[in-house]
This record gives sequence, C-alpha cells and structure tokens, in this order.
Amino acid sequence: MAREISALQEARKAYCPKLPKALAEGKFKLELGAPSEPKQDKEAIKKLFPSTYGQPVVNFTEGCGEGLTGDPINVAVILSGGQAPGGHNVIAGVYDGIKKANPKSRVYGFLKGPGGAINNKYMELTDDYVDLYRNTGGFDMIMSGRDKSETPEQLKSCDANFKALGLSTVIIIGGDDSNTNAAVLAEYLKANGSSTKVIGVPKTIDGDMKNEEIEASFGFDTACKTYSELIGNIERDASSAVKYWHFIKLMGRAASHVALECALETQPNICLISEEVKAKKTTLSEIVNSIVDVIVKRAEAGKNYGVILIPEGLPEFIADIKTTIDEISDILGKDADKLAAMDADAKNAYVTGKLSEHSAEVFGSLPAADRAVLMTRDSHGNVPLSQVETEKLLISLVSDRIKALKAEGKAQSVKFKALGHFMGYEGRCAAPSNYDADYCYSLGYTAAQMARAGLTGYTVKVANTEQPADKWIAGAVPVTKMLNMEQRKGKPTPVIKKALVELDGAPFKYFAARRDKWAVEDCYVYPGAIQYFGPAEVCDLTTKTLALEKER
Ligand code: FBP
Repeated sequence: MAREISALQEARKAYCPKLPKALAEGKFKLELGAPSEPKQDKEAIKKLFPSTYGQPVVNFTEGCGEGLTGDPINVAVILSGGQAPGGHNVIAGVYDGIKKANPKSRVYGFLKGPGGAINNKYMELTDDYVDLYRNTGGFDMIMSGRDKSETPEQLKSCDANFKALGLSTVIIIGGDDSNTNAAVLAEYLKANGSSTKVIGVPKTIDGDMKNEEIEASFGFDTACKTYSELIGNIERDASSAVKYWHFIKLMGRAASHVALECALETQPNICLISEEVKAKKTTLSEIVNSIVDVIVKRAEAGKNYGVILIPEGLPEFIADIKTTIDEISDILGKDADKLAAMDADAKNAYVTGKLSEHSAEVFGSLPAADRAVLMTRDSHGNVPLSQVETEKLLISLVSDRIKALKAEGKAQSVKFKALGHFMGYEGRCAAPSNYDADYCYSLGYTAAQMARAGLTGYTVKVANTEQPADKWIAGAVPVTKMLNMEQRKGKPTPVIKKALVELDGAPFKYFAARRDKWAVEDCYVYPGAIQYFGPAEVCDLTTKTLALEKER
C-alpha cells in the first residue's frame, strides 16, 4: 500500500526547483581558473595530497558544453553526517543532471553514510523512487551515517566496491569533516590508479562550512527559519504569560551562526555568542552575572520574563572548559588502547588522574552526565556537545546567583522561574524552504556536471544566491584550497577550516549594535512558519546572515 503523505508534501511534489541560468538552459562550458593553494600550511598539505593539490577553481559559464561527457556513466551518492534540509534535492539534482545527459547512465545511493561505501551496501535510484523524495526534508531516502573511510583497509575496500559498480564518480554530501574525507578518498583513488573520482557537496545546518568560495552550507536556511518560528512563538508566550524566562539552547556544534541568525530573526533579550566569549576570555561566572544583570534590570521594569538563546558549542569556547576538553582529547588519543578496556568509572578516574590540577577541578565540578559526554568523541574527533545540557546548567547557576543576591537584600523585584529548551533535531529534517530546495537542487545538478567533466577532489559551489536564481553561478572549489592543519585526536590532521562567527563581520555587528535595547525592551519579532506559496518577498527570503554579509 502506498505510504500516506501530507497535503503539503503532495503539493510540494509539483515544485520545480530553480537552477543557475547557464545550467537551466543547458548551455554551459567549464571555465578553469589559475592553480589554487590553501591559505596556510601549504607544504604540509601538498605533501599529504600530491596528486590533487593545486587544482584550479572551476566555474560553469554560458557556452556550449565542451569538456563534458555525454557517454553513459555510473555515479553514486553518499549522505554523510547530520541531517540537513534539502539533502534529497541534492540527490534529485544529481539524478536529473546525470540522466538528462544520458538516460542510460546509472545513479546509485550508498546506504547509511560512508559506511555503505566501505561495506558495499547500496541501492540503484530510479525515477519513481527519486520522485517520492523531491522537495522533502530528511535523509531517509538512503539514510546517513558518521563513519569515515580513513584506514588503508577502508580506503581499499571503497576502491574495490567502486570498481565493482563501475563508478566514474562518488558524490559525498557532507560538512567540513566529510568534505575533508572526500579529499582524502579522492587523493587515495587517484594515487592508486583508480578511475573513480570524488566530489563533495557543502552541507550542515551549523552554517560553518563557508568561505570566500562557498557562501552557505545547505540546510542552514531552513533549520534557522524553523527554530526562529518556534522562538518567536515562545517570545509571544513569554510576553503573554509574563512569568517565565526561557533558556533556549540551539544546535550548532562549534560556531554560533545558528544562534546569531535566530537572534537576528527574533530579537530575543539575550543571545550568547561563543566566539565573543572566547575572544573576551569570559568565564562561566561572568556569563552568569551578565545574564543576571539583565534579569534584574527587566524585573525592576516589571518584566519577570524573557528569552535567552544559547549556542550549543558554548562550553568549548569558555576558556577553562576548552582547556579541559583539549587535555582529555590528548589523553584519549595517546592512551586509546588502555582506555578501550576500561569501564566508565575506571575511565573517569584514569582521565581525571592525568589532567592538570585546574582541569581536574573543572571536570570534577560538572554533572556526571556532562563528564561522560566530554569523554566521548565521534569518528571525526568531535565532542557530541548536543548532549551537554548547557541550558539547564545555566538555569541552575543563574538561580543560585539570584538566591545569593536576594540573601544580600538585593534583586528583590526578581521572581525567577525558568524553562529550558533544546532546539536541534526539530529543524534538521524540516521540509526545505524554497531557498534550500533551489540551492540544493542546483548543488546536486552542478555535482552531476563535475562528474560528467571527470574532475576529482572538489566541493561544488553555487554563488550569488542572495540574488534571483538566474544570477546564480555554479562551479567548484578544490578541497585542498580549503584545508589547514589542526590537532585532531592528539595528531596534526588536514581539515577544512570551520567558519566561525566573525566579530568584525556584518551580522555580528548588526546584532551587537542592537542587543542592549533588545535586552530591556520587548523588541520581539515573530517570523512565523516557512511559507512555500505566495509572494517572493515572503517565500524566497534568504537568511539575514547572508543578506547582511552580501550587503558589505
Ligand atoms: P554535521 O556537521 O554533520 O552537519 O552535523 C551537525 C549537527 O547537527 C550539529 O549541529 C550537532 O552537534 C550534531 O550534528 C549532532 O549530531 P548527532 O545527532 O549525530 O549527535
């Protein structure tokens, strides 16, 4: 029996995503720029990527298609890492781009992320199957995973599986770590004489895979609009009930782009920005005091309610917690074998014993559940910070501070009742906004053209997306151009530099110039739900972050 779908999903099936003009008209050519190099660590990266280093940036400009194959080819897609709205449209774009050039070409999907490529679990995509998922949220079409092909055995196994399927290109749809991994795989395959090429697509709701070439990672737009709708609703509830402070933690592993964008959209009373906390070396108690100051000021004005946004990555940006995490990473990297044999308590005691005195103190002061999270790393060496309940920690510290003030006879007008929220998973699989539906389809279609051109070691890009789609320009940037060396699991490792919030950037400056007013007055903005049908100024809005960045 066919699966039931919602009325909106039925209507969205008919939506035809927009494409950059040159791709839409099918008249384009490949324009190669000058050889590229990374901004830093050039020698180290050249040494690690001898076969793919120095390739030129590519743009698809208007022309007649020379340099692209029309022969049938086999291509596979992989969804890697956290879900982001629009992933299915990337696959639809790849599928249409490949099939349009030659209907005999085949498109496969490796299942459950890079693990599918390592373990040879895949499916062939068909017209009917792809049609079921056009313009829908989620990654359930072929599922995702956080495996990483990095060991010689895993790379060899990928090579053999790609050969067996006769793949000319594998397209990895992922964030900074997954695109780095795409570069590693591309280099391995090229250096080992394989004919399979690798192309990456920039995905992540975190918004931190962007640079001078890539203007946005897909999914950021929809996720932020989804959270902003909910934050707006909470703001309206707060100013209706006039009795609660809402502490809202927002997803985004490291950078505070999601929190900042939601603040720009909803104008809450407080939004913490991790990058500013780091730059000012703000301690946890200073953060707590700054929140309490606003609570007291508002209470004095008769407002015992408010909304505070907290970025998920905050703990890693507070100096003493960050040092503790780094020390733990070194211990986990160096003593991995010993630790693997230990149970949780023994591991806790062993790690505590190896930490510096101050870090041991910080570590010991955290709740047991948070300590366990800080000792966990995913396959890319990241701490799963979405599991640290920072919003609850802050509520409890703020509440203690208010009690202490009251005991001193101060803050008498404060009536502090707080509710904690975490918004993350609610937005990662939302139906893509028009922006993400179009952007993702264009990224996928561009990846298909890169596959037809037989290029490897690139991440696709679509530029000028703050303008109407007929002004968009498709292309690709060599992954090695975006790499730098960072310590991961205690070792220097090539990775794509994460884009953090720039304190001298237009979005932060806009926020910083207004936040004092937002703190005390009620300047709440209610964005409402994402709209798909209606005037372009409502339905095709970009994020405020992109608009402000482009205004510059
Ligand atoms: P990606 O970087 O893979 O896109 O994932 C981003 C993210 O949504 C982060 O914001 C969050 O910290 C993390 O995934 C949570 O992932 P998981 O659910 O696998 O723990």
